[in-house]
Amino acid sequence: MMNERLAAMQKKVKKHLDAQRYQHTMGVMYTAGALAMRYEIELEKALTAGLLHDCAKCISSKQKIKLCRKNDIPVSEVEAANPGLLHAKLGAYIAEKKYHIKEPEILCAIRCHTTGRPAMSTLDKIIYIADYIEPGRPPLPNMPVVRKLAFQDLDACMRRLLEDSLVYLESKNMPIDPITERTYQYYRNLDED
Ligand code: DGI
Ligand code: FE
Ligand code: FE
Repeated sequence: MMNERLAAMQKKVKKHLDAQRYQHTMGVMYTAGALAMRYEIELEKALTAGLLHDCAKCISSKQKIKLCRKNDIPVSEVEAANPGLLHAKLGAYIAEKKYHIKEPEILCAIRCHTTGRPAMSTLDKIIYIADYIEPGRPPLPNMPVVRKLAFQDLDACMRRLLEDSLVYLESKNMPIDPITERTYQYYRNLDED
């Protein structure tokens, strides 16, 4: 681990996740680190955001809703029906309150890591992408292409991942979050210039 602050956070994260989720978290953290080197953003910010992105993932659905209500975090209709989505927002809240993260860029990357958002920052995109391509992910059909693309062109990689995600969600008959849809429209339109 590169410094004591990160090492302490890592220990705490481990306590709040199951073994599989912790393994995934380590994969995302180091993959985000590699992408930060490639795209020349601050390494520690990428490692921290990767480490904390799923810190709320292992909270039960009921508890997620309860925590949002208690802390004035708005819950949309789609989120109420799919409380799993809330781990991103709630994760940003916990990162701030329990891990004392002050950098708004890190909190933003955690908050938007599941749905994305239009015009994401480089750090936002790195976390979104690292979440999909980390070595522990079960191999998706397009994985080799997407992994290579991640190190070539972040926007093209976003478009590709969003496209694949929407197809996946539709195939499972899962309601699309309006933010996921808007994010996809944004990255699809970027290519048309
Ligand atoms: O937390 P992870 O599993 O590492 O990854 P994630 O934060 O991208 O969450 C993935 C889950 O989120 C997956 O089960 C699909 C779901 N998801 C992502 N976008 C949407 C969505 N679910 C719905 N209903 N609508 C969405 O737009
Ligand atoms: Fe997640
Ligand atoms: Fe994740």
